Amino acid sequence: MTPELDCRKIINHSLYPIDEPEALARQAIIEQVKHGLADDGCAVIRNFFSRPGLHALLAEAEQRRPQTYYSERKQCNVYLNDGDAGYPADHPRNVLLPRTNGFITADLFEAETACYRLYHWEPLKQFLAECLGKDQLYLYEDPVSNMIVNVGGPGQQFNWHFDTNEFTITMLLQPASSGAHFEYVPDLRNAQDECFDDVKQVLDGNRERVKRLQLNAGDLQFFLGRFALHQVTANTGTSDRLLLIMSFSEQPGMIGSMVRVRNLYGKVTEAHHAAQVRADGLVD
Ligand SMILES: O=C(O)CCC(=O)C(=O)O
Ligand SMILES: [Fe+2]
Repeated sequence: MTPELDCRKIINHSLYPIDEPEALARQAIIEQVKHGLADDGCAVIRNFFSRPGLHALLAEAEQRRPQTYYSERKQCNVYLNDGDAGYPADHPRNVLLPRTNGFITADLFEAETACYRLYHWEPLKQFLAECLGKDQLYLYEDPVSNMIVNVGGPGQQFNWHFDTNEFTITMLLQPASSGAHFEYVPDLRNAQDECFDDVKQVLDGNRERVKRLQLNAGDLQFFLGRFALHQVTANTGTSDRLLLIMSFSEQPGMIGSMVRVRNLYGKVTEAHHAAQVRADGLVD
């Protein structure tokens, strides 16, 4: 086992001194991210990880690769469900596309791993909150999905979809040698309007508003996935695309719903059962 890397050494600290609130470089990068998010719903911090940091995170993901969970259901709509017979067959709700990627879940990363320690590093959370213009972020308390690795093996893809979270923070550990591009359409819908016609256009192959992001290993990406439609195209190479995804919430104590967590990640824990009981309004 490699010796534990301090979190300051996992990241590219000379470029991004995120634990030093007074550092000018820190202020500058926060401004850059804010602008990107406001303009485009997307922002990238290039080379966020140090070489040893990236190496450690990648090795941890690769060691757990055999435990990747693949959903049984391989087709879903942009809302990540399987459609609604009450709507016409060509309505966006009923257009099912392949989602064949898998996930390495949070529970597989023990407390001493670099992935776990980075996710729990207070300065990272504070920095991300400032980049997103939030007073405070909380760790997402879901023990299965708060910090996961998205595995896109050869031939696999992640269909066009919207996220349930307002924002998503991803870190590319290993790009595919070919394909597996992240594509997005900024602001395709908004809180008041599903914009079904615009969604349909993209699903019908209209690429006018589609953007493709060039990401390299070690880049950190923010995007507003609740309103931006996005997909990862098929991996046409011979190796895996591996992407670390960290989730945070604006309220403390948030956890995923039992149905969604089971569908996506294949397992639930006691914490999900307990939350389910409370959601039903029953006394503990
Ligand atoms: O793999 C990616 O870059 C995006 C992942 C994603 O969209 C998601 O997990 O919801
Ligand atoms: Fe997504």
